[in-house]
Amino acid sequence: MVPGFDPHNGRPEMYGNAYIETTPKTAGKSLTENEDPVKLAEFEARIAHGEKIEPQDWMPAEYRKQLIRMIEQHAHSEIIGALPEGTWITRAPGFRRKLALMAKVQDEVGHAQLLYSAAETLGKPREDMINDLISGKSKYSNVFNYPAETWADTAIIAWLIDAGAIINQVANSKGSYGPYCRALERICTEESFHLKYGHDNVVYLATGTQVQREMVQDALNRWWPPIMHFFGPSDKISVHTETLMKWKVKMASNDDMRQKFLDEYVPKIWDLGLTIPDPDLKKNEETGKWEYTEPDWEEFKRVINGDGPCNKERLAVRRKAEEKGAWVRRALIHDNEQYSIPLA
Ligand code: BYC
Repeated sequence: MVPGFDPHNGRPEMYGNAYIETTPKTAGKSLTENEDPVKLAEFEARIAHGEKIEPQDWMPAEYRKQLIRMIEQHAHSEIIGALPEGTWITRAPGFRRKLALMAKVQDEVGHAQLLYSAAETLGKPREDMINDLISGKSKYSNVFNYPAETWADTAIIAWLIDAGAIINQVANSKGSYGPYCRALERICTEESFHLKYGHDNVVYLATGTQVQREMVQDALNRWWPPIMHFFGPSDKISVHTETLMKWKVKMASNDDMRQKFLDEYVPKIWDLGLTIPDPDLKKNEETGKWEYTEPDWEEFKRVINGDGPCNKERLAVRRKAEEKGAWVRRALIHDNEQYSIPLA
């Protein structure tokens, strides 16, 4: 085994104490070493001027690869993210909550469709993406590998995870790749309804009976650590941030997104009389930054690599859906027909 490399996939061991890589390099080579320098300079100038890159445009192989990785992971997160809340549709407390939750879950699956289409514009067929998801090769957001134990969990997901997602997506919708940005704009509009629905749900529980207040506090206690992980590893150990920010795929670093979330939502959580399970959480008035207990990056690493409480169950559900839906796809498309690849 090579020290500093994961024995399972041969990649750098990113979150262990030993190996911290901030600039992705392949064996000392620059990621764009093989690119035509003139085309690369033109491409980077377009991005610097705030132009959008479209599917037919020239782009460095690494830009394409990074976008496919990120958009595909995002699409998987939406489709797997529908599951923890989806299991509560049949148990929602009342008809209005049930209708709203059904609409939300349906939206999340729709977001996955938009994102798979955006990733397809870069050349990876949707079937390959789905296969990589159900075989466990692709990642998806850490948060969806935890169980939604009570109704209050769905309220916390809809409020705070959607809030985190909006912070990330509003920023990145101003990024450089046209199809991803356009998909994010549409997604954010829908997510803002989810956020209102989630907030209304949390307010209802937090101002309800003692049982309801305890239930929502318990849900917040369990979801807080995964929510802190949601924004990605700290900037010190993030692998892709530097490259992605240079090419305006990511418009803010993981730590900056986390700070923005804390700034906007900690006061709202406290206003409801709820507590946050981190005794060290406080705003440093001099720096303007939130201080908090460093999230457990070893747990994060385990969860995103397949060993969280629900990873196996989540993938089993998707695998089953894929198998059960195969006849529909067969009925819709002839064997010798190609999927049409969306261009935008
Ligand atoms: N979970 O170098 P880093 C929703 C991985 S769904 C899992 O910082 P990057 C919703 C990362 O992939 C919205 N893995 O990465 C749906 C990389 O691994 P690989 C979800 C994570 O890309 C239903 C490694 O760690 N949002 O809202 O620069 C119901 C190194 O990290 C995570 C998105 O998907 C994570 N949290 O930055 C309700 C947003 N974080 O690929 C709600 C799109 C990191 O090298 N994605 N990793 O093996 C992004 O913005 C960025 O990919 C991230 C990470 C900020 C997440």
